[in-house]
Amino acid sequence: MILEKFYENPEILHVGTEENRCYYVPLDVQEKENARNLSGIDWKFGYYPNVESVPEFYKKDFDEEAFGRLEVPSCWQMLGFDQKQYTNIRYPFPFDPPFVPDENPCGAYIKYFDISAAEAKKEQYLYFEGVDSCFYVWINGKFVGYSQVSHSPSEFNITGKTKTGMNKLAVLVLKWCDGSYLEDQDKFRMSGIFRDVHLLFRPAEHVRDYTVATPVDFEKNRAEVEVRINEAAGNPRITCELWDKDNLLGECAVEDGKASFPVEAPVLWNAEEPYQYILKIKTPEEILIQRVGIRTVNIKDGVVLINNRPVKFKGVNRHDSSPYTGAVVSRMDAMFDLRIMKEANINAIRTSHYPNAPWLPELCSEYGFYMIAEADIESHGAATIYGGSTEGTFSYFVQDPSYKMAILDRVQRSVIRDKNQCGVIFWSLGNESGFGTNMEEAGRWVKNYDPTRLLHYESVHFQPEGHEKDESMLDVESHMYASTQQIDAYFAEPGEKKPFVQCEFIHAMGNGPGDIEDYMQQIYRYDGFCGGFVWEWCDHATYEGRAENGKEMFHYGGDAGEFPHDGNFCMDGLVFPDRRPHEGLYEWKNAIRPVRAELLDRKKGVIRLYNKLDFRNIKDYIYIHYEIKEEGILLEEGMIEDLEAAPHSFTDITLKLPGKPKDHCYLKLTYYQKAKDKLTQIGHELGFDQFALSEDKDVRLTLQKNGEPLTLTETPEVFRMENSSVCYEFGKKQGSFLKLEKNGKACITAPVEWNVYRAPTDNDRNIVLSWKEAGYDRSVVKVYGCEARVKQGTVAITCDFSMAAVYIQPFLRLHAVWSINGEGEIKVAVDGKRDTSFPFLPRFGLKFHLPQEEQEVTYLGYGPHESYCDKHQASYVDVFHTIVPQLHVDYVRPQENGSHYNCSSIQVGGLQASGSRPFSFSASEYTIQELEAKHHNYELEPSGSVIVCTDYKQSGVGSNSCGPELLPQYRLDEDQFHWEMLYRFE
Ligand code: IPT
Repeated sequence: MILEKFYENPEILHVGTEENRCYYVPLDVQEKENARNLSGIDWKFGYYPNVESVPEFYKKDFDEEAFGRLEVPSCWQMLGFDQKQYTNIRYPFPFDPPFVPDENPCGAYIKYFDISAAEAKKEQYLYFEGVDSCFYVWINGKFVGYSQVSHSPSEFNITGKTKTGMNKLAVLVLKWCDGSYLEDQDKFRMSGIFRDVHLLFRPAEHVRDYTVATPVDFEKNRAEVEVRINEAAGNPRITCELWDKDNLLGECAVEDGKASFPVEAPVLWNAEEPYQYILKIKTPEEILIQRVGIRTVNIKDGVVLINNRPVKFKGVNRHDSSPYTGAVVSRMDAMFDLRIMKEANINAIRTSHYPNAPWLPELCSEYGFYMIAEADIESHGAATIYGGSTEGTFSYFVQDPSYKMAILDRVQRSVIRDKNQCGVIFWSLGNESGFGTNMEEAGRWVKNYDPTRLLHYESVHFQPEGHEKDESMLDVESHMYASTQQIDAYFAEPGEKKPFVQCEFIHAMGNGPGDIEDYMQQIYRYDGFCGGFVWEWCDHATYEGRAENGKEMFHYGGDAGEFPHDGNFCMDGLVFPDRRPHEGLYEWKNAIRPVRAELLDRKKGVIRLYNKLDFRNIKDYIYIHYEIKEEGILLEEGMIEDLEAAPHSFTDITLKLPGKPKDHCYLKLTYYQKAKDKLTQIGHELGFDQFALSEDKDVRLTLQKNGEPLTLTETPEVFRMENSSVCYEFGKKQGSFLKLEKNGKACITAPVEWNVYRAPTDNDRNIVLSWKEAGYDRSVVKVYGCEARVKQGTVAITCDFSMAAVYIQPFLRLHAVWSINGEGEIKVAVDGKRDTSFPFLPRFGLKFHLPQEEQEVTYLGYGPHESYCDKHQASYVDVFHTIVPQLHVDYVRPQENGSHYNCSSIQVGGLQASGSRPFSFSASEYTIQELEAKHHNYELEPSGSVIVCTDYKQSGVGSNSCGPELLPQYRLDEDQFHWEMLYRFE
């Protein structure tokens, strides 16, 4: 087939399309949709490797025999065509703009639709919500038009091209076009008609586009709902009605394209209470219904205000993504996302990095989410071409005059589509495309077109030398992954400042994120820090069925054999691909809980409750359940239902707290929802706070004295200590136990090991290189001296040793003192000296292999979620009972997981351990090596033992997979340490 090469011409973006308009589906006077959704399973489809091989399928007499069937909307890669590919920054084709590969996969779509005699009298429009990347349209063999911009709609007037009866719609979709250079978003690259296609039937005269604004006079407590008709077909008589639920508030005719409704004492919209009015725009034969949230957005003294009140965005970045359908998401999928977000206290979404489905903003307005609505622009790959850089080529497209129109077009399309959605509070020019004149111009257009919202763009920090940038149109100082130090530095600088936002932070890849609370402290400390958006909402993967062992298989970059790819960098969400929450979601949820408590006066039992909401009094929203527990045993519990605190203020409550509690006494306050909300239920748990009521003190670990005396024997290799029930062997070369037998039963299946390594987490991806250089993954013990003696039936072993890897000097020098009594109890006290020229340690501790059947676990420490020194927002101290498989967190790419921080005592099977100070532990059926070696969870093979790590400490997890380095306070980097543990076997 021969096509006009619009797809390699950045100055021809659309042919035969209608002017942009806001998103709506027109209704008839009975308020029934004047539209037909053409989506369905009855589309015919032919896949071709290039344009030349496509037959003239659009022609009426084309023989469609060879065509198969394909559901629309869909991405053809998810249905067995072409190649799945995940790439982040690097373009999946040679960088030669505006040209694209000649081997440019094509999808030829045919759909037949019927038009009745009545419909034939109407104007007919074809409305494509999203097609990736560009497409040509024919009706009944005649060319209708062309469009590109994957994530924004394109509309064609097909009146006069159709006939009563059956009509043939033919659409040719190309995988790449010159616009693909602007769609280099970090995601699986998918193609096809991936959003709905509507056939609209409209009267000859109708409203095409309108703008609603809602200025508020706060002093007079009144608002104005202003309607402006921007475009109409013909010259229809237009009236508007404003409704508050079923009450008609006003009705007026549009004059000079304008109508306006005063609203006294308006109920304002905000994400916590998303109240909307209903606007009806009526022409004689048609009604457009627009929900209207009355709210304002502005900045005062460097603070973002909504309805004149400071707000904090507790957000996430969201892609339209499904492991089953790729970029196709249904409303139900989206509702599922929104529901989990609400349940997790999330109040904001950045639509990274393109307009999400056109009805998503409607849902956000309806259910209460602030949105950063982003244009379909990212040209990150320009920075990674040969000789490229962020200071140079990164900004290629935003500087290139031939792409000027395309950039403006993309920005306009995103703004115009969603401009009547109150949920949208920031527009965003796109992501990671550098800065330059094209962006400046697009930014100025936005501010001029819509002065009622704020404008965001992060990549303003990157521009080629010599360009004198104008960023005056950008309202906020946006950063991604700024460290806490950088944020402090921004606010420490004197002078006026734009509000600060982290459009991406807390990179939620794998086991993490670990730095949430440090950022939260800053968000609450600085008025000008309006919040942040976690990168990102969901893991992207493709579902590939079940493995032989029954586990579901999720695939990421590289699994389809593609090049280039970015591995599992797409697996960085707060939820798994199928939306099961990651531990990180629970962390984020509690970090952004609506109430934070402070134990103000321990003696009097005064607790201060801070209302962290921006609009709601906690009075009607929250009740508290409190409980006081000692070593997991409930001492007292109760409810507090009468609370009152205005947003951003506090209230004090008093509880009778035990005067002299025993050890491990904790007060926990759990916040619950008082009434049903649109997406959440009455009684829904919103978060908690916990306070230790007993003091932290070191425990003296003592061996019980009773027990049959041990006898000690020695060989060149081991010390053997025995009585009638105990038979232990201590390896003189290993510095630990090789055999532990009690009552004739082997307590361990392999020698006890000193261990410093962990299966690298995704967040360890950088530091693990240094760990490996230091040999932490392959260190061995060298014992210099080891002595044992027996005194009153108790054996004492002292041992000097070091840890080092082949060809590398020791990184740790240790002195351990072991005591073993006739009951088989083992106490160890170890002093360590670290060579500080080495990187910080992943962990330090003792590793046991227990027999496989030892599955029951009890621990007193942080649970029930996996917890680390920097990741325990979702956890609290209690006594938890579980089983080994339940401790495993099944990350799609296996890695260190399931540790529990701040434990005082644990029991796994027959092994009991307690520390003089809190320690960390994990119990897993997988070895560290297995977790490191395997690329997918379904490949993991159990070791046949239960591997228990008891750790003096384990370094935090952080978010260095993309965020800053692990903060120093979370690193195991002491130059000296002392650790004491007591182990017992049943
Ligand atoms: C940055 C991108 O904006 C986002 O799309 C995603 O790639 C994320 O971070 C990483 O997962 S890119 C990064 C190199 C700053």
